[in-house]
Amino acid sequence: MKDINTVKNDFPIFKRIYNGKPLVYLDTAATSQKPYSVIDSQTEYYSLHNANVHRGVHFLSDESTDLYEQARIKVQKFLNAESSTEVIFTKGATEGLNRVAMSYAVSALKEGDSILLLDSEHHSNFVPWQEIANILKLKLIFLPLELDGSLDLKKVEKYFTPGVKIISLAHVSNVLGNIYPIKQLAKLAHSRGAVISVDGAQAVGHIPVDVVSLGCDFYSFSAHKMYGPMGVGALYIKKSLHDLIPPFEFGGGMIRTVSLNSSTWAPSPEKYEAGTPNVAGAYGLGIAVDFINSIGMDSIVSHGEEITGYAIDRLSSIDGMFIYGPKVAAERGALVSFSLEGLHSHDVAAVLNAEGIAVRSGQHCTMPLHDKLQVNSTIRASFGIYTTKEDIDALCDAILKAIKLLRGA
Ligand code: 7TS
Repeated sequence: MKDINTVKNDFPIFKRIYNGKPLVYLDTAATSQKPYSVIDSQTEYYSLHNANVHRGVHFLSDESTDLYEQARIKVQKFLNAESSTEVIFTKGATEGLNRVAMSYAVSALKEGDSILLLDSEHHSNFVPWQEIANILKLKLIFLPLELDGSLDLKKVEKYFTPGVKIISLAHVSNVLGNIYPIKQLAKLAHSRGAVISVDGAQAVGHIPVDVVSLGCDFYSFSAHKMYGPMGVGALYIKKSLHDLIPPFEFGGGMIRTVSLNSSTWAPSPEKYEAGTPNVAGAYGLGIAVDFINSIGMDSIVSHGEEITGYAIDRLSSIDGMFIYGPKVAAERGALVSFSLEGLHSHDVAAVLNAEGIAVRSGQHCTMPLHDKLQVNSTIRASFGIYTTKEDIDALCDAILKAIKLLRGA
């Protein structure tokens, strides 16, 4: 097993110096940095194996197809899915979430049916539902969140009325950090005849994800937030739904037969992967899974909790600091969003940037949540396996500097 305390050495980007300062990267929730193995996998694929998949009889096409399908099996095992046919490669979480909204709603929902959401959702798990609700005249119902962003399951139960056909929510909130009780919500949804779609963008690679034990019907995520390449991700669709859900796109690679009058579809996953896929990306995603496995999910979870707890403690001691989400590290993903009294988040982030510290400031694609919190923007520090307590110390020192500079105190 790799030692998580030295794993930073696997990431070449940390050799970067900016403004005379070493890079402190606290924006993993936007995208994680990539280890050598993932970076090298891209060169290796295009240098040695490049060919289209599922098409040729030549050896390169065979190798490429093997790498692509092995990556699918790695993702299947990583998610503990029952079959590799349940893993559909996409370009990322946003595509997966759009596919669920468009194809599930179109095939299974009718006018007047309802969709349950949280008002803290990332726009990628909100706007697609808003769009399909407008087209099909569906209702969006928002579950009530407690002050710290958590859900009280007792209060939530009564929202699962017979008209509710699907609940779609984040496994981990990208702003508040809450880890939501997917297993309990899945049970509740199924007992009321609904299905559950989970946005795993901030969960995969940070906390264990077992789609069978969670009981989810759909699970979407992006490779680039779990140390893999950009432009690739996966959508898990439970096997029992494959007959109900039509292809997302039509064309090459997804058919069984085509005649002038009609066509039939190949089974999943081909049915859902029309056209030439991102083979190098899928291969890189598989290598990212190997990398995560080489560290071990237990170490990743305890490191995430330790860094998040330390960040909450240190940040809390700063005057005028307001931290959003739960205060207990074990109840949240590895990120902390906050605001500073009287200071604009972009101004603070600009001072931090000058110190070589990369954070995200703004609304993090959650405008309805920021409206609800009555704050125009927040600063978010988000962590990965390479984040150290020294990074958090540098963040806090730089915040104190920003306060001094911007408040003129
Ligand atoms: N869902 C959640 C919860 C997210 O945090 C994000 C990206 C997405 C979906 C979309 O992922 P994509 O890979 O398809 O773009 N979140 C962020 C963020 O918080 N800052 O930058 C991107």
